[in-house]
Amino acid sequence: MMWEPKFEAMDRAQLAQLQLERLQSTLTRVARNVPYYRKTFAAQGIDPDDFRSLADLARLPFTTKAVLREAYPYGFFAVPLREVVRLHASSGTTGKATVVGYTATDLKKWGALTARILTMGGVTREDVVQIAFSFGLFTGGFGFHQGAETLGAAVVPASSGNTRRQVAIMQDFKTSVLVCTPSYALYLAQTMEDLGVNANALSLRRGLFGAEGWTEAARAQIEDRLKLTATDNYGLSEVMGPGVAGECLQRNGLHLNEDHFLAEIVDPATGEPVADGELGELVITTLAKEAFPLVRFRTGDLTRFLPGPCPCGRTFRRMERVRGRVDDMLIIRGVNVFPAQIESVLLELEGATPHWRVVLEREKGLDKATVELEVAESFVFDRIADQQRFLQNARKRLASELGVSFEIRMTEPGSLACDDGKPCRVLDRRGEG
Ligand code: DLL
Repeated sequence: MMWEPKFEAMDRAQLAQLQLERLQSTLTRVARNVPYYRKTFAAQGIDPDDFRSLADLARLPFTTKAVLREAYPYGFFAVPLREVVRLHASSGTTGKATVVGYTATDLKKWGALTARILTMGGVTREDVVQIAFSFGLFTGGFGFHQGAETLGAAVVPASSGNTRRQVAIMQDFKTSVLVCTPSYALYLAQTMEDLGVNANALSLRRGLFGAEGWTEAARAQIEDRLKLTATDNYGLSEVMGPGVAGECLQRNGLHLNEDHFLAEIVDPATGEPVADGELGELVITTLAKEAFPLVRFRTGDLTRFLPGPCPCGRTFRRMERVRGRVDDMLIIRGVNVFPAQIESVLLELEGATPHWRVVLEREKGLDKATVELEVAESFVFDRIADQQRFLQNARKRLASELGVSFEIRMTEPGSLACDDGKPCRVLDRRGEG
C-alpha cells in the first residue's frame, strides 16, 4: 500500500525532472528571501536562473547547523512571519535550538509525508494510532498526529511520559499502532511486564519508531515483547521533522521521500560526494518547503544509499538505517573511520561480542590503532591455531573494509565496561606525552 503512488512509484526520469524544477524554484526563492543564501550565492557567482542540471548541485554552498544558529530565531525564514502558522524547534542538544516555521501549505504537505511513512509501515484508516512522542516544540508528536489524521486513522495523542497510563490506554482504546522512540517502546514493554500485562492480550500490530538510533537487536526485542511489526523512520526538525524517510514492510532500508528532499551523501571531511553506496554524511536539500527551505543541509548523520529496486514497488531510493553521527568520526593515518564501521565488521566475526573499543596511540609520529575485543565465553579457542586464524581474519576484514590496519587484542568478558555502564568506544591517547 502506498499513500501517494503517483509520487512514491514515480518513473525515475520523471522524478529527476520534477526535482530539477522544484530545486530551481527553491533556489530562486531562497536567493530572493534568505539573506544567507543571497550573500553566499552572490559571493560564489551562483545565479539560480543558470541552474540547469541536478549535477550542478555540488556547486551550491552547504548549510550547517552553526549557520542556522547564528540566524536565531527567524533569520532563515523565506516568508514573512504572518504567513507562518506553526513553529517548532530542534532539541538543541549542543548549543542554541533552531526555530523552524511552517506555512499552512507546508503543514498540509507534512501531513501527506507522514501519512506516507505510516502507510509504508503498514498503517491504514482502520487503525487506532497511539502517538507517544511528546507534543510540543519537538516535531515528533504533531508531525505524526497530522499524518495519522490525514490517513483517516483514529489518533490517540497520548504524548510522552506517564507510562502506566499509556499501558492502560493501549488496553482500553485497543491501540493497534504505537508511534514513539525505540527506547520508549522498550521502556513500555518493561512497564507492561512489571504490571503483569500480557502483550498478546493487546491489539498492537504495528510500531513505527524513530527520532534516535537503534539496532536490529533492539528491533527483535521490541517485536518480541510488544508483539508487533516494527519499522524505522527518520527525520530532523531543520528539514521538516518526521516524514523524511521510512522503512516499508520489507524493512530493508528507509525510502527517502525524494520528491520533497534531494539527498546526497558526502565525505564529512572534504564535503565531496562519496562513491555510490559508500558510507558518509547525509546532506539534504528541501524541494517544496515554503517557510523554511534549506539548501544542502549537513545533517551530521551517517548512512549510505542502498542499491537496487525494492520489491514494494516504491521507486524512491533507500538509505541504510542511520549508523551514527559524524561527530564520532576518527581520522586514523589520514583515513576517516567511524566507530560504527568498526562495529559492523566485528559483529560479523563469529565469537565476537558487541563489547569492544579502539585505542589510538602515536608511535614514532605514526598513528597506531588497536581494537580491544571481548570474546564470548562460549567461544573457547582450544587451539592456538584457531585463535591465530580468528585474529588474522579480524585484521584482514578491518583492513579491507576500512582501509586502515588495526592490531587486535582479545580481552576477557566484562573487562571493557565503563563506569556508567555505557560503552566507551574510543580511547584516544595520541595527544598524550
Ligand atoms: O527526531 C524528528 C523525528 C521525530 C524523526 C519522530 C522521526 C520520528 P530532531 O529532534 O531534530 O528531529 O532530531 C533529529 O535525530 O539528525 C538524527 O541524528 C536523529 N534521528 C532521527 N531519526 C532517526 C532514526 C527528530 N530513525 C536527529 N535513526 C537526526 C537514527 C535518528 N537517528
